[in-house]
Amino acid sequence: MCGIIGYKGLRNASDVVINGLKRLEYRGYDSWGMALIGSDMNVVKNVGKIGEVDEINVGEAHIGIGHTRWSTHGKVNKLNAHPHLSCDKKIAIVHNGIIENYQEMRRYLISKDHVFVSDTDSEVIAHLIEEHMKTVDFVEAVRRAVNELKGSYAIVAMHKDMKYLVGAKKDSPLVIGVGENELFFASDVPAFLEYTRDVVFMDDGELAVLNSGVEIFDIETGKKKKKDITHVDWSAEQASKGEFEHFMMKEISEQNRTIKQALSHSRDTIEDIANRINNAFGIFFVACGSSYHAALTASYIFSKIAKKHINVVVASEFPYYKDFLTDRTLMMPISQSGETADVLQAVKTAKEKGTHVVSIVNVVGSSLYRQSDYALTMNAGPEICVLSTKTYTSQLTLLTLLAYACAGKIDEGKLLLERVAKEVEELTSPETRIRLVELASKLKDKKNIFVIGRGVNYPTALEAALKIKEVSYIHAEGFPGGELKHGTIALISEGTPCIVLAPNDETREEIISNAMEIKSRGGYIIGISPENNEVFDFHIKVPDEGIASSILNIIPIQILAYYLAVLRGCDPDKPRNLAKSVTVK
Ligand code: F1P
Repeated sequence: MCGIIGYKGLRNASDVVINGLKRLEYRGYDSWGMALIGSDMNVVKNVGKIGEVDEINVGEAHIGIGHTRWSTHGKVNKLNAHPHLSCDKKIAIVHNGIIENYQEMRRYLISKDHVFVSDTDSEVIAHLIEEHMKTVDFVEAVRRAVNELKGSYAIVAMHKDMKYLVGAKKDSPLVIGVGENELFFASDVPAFLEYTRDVVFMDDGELAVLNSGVEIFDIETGKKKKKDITHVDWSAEQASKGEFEHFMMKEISEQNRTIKQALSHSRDTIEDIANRINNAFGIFFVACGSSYHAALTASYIFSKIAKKHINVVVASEFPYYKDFLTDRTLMMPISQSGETADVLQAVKTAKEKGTHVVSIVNVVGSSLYRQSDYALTMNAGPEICVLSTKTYTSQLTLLTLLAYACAGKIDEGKLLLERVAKEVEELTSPETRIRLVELASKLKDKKNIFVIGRGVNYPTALEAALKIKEVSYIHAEGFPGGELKHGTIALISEGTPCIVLAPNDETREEIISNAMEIKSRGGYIIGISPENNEVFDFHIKVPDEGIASSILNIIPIQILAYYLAVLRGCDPDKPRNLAKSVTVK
């Protein structure tokens, strides 16, 4: 889940690497480091966030690599920060992934007199390349070294005496940026978006050499391969904060636009996928985190609108359902990044069974995008904040539209969602935000917050609790309205906040009576609802949009979560211990 970058070109490599790392920091931010080849190999490493660094004086260099870490092996300290060096200090590598056979490799390399300085699995790579260089050149040494690794890796390596970079990929993301007289490696496109939008998406089992141009080789055979350059239409502005203090609020505020962008697919495209759903024998929605909550919400929408049963499975659990899969099953993975390791593993499982895979994904060219039989894009632009906000509502939008399309009511669905997009604009207006700051200041010192919803708003309650806890570190839990009293109600005491999602639908009466049960035990009731009710201590008005209420109801909670984080002094864009792309299983 770390972020890696490599640069070769005419610019000052240190500036490019630092900029790139700042853009990749959403992938990991416990420590960072870089290595540059100038007159010598210069290495800088630090614990903490790269965002706090302005510039670093390491002299003139035009080739360099950098890494921002999310630790898996070894504590967060300078020694464990990347890049890692070979014994002769001529080879530097950065790595994202997990080397499963590193202990065995380490023992072998120690027997060959290599000296290790860190506790990481990654350091073996530098020493292994060095060992191979006893007999072959640098590129071949990297190829042989990575061919011996088990596990997952995106690696960029450089050698003090060579004026090129070598990268390799298996089960961790690595892309190449192709600029004019300059080339980049990165975990993700936004890292070099301000310099180029021309991208080569590397596939697993490929090794690339960035020299005067890009050369790609098959890791196993060493044979040269041809790859196309893709032009991506994300802009550098989309990946910057603009007038906002944090990406989180910027992305929350973009949702009126991103919902419309999700709706921009042609009727033929949506109907084609609806047909695949209608003709499938067993449908699985598979996702993690917020994307899972969107999938769960959609299962209620499909049931109501299209009368279809959808199996919703957390991606890491999906392999255990493999006995249900056939070549007539449809698997629909849903993922913002398209790089979530558990989702990719689930796709592998499905493909082994001949199952058809149609994904919903935001990052064009991501592993999921390329591994699917068809990928329906969210078109939300880059999402930089670690928390999903705009892509969550894009997912809900697309899934709702598909449910309507399955029922032969695509126009009705589109009209509803276009109206919702307009209403979302009002919900993110400064007036609503002021009210939510007021609520956040009432809640900021609370220990627990509970959220309840029923039906289509039950998964919204789960998503609401996730948003609050992951960014403000206040413990929050979401429940179906009927469930809190089966145990957790024991935690309700005087003033315990409970957010109640109370749309004007079939769930209203019962959820209000659940709210009463909580209030009578001292709970402080926050109602998110088109209408006020005497049980609410604090009311947030949202438009009444029936089955689409889950899109509208999450918006004030995203804003509340943001202000809770800000008031508690937490960084909304980079919550502790979290990474945006969870590329390890
Ligand atoms: C899944 C996810 C996100 C969450 C965080 C970690 O990502 O759980 O929902 O906000 O970024 O990963 P994805 O598969 O949708 O990219």
